[in-house]
Amino acid sequence: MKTVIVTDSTAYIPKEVRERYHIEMIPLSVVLNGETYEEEVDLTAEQFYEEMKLGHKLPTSSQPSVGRFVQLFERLGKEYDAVISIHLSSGISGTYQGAVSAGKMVDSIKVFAYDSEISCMAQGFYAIDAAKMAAEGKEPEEIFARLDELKASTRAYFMVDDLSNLQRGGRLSSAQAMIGSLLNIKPLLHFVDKVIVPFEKIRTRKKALNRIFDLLGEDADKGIPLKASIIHANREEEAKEFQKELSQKYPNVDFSISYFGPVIATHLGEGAIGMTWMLK
Ligand code: MYR
Repeated sequence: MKTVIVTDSTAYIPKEVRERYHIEMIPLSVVLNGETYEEEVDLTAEQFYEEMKLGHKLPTSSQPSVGRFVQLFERLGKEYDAVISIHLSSGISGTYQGAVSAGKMVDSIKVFAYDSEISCMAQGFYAIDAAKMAAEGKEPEEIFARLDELKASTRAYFMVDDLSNLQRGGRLSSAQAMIGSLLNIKPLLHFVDKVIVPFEKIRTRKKALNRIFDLLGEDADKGIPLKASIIHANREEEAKEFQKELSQKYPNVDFSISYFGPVIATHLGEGAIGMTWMLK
């Protein structure tokens, strides 16, 4: 079966990497200053962070329409037998559900939607592995098994400079009282059952970052080959320093740097930073 991989823009896989592995991308959008932009198509992360410095009111984000998915799947149906469409967690966006609905409307290609239960480069790693397998002619079932294996090994922790964007956008799942007690600190956040919840209350950015590194260390010290991505919201220099330090410390971990683009940064805000790692 000839299979193609689709993922959405929130994986933030650079264009040249998508092209190298023949990964199709469907964009989510942000509404900024009254204008709608498809991220990674007509708004880059750099442009978004520049715009945000102008003090616009908080942008909003939206998922691709079902029609857009149908169009994409129909185009792919002319060349492929199956599509595996890998999306950000269904607990924070309706994108995955959009792919499922569109799949039921298209006859020319078999559509398998996959809920990454996460986002950003963790989802990106899934899409890249899936695309490599599709290129080797692997069947969708084998690709799904690999995705589940990666998912089971995935860890991701992140922190934001200011929790209020996440709270206002309704993407922080926790009791209101708990959120109140977190607003003045830098809690570490992670995903549990598809939604974002606080992992630990930590007071300072430095301590939160060190805690992420310790958590990575617990897995990296087992010596198994891992891949990891440091993900930042306009903090590239800081991310590069971490990459240098951590690569020396953990030679069994393949580190890369990725970013929070417009849609995710709408909810996390500039200055957010996180890390994901999983089996290589
Ligand atoms: C939509 O409008 O459908 C998109 C909503 C996106 C919510 C994003 C919430 C933050 C996700 C953080 C991911 C961190 C992964 C390491």
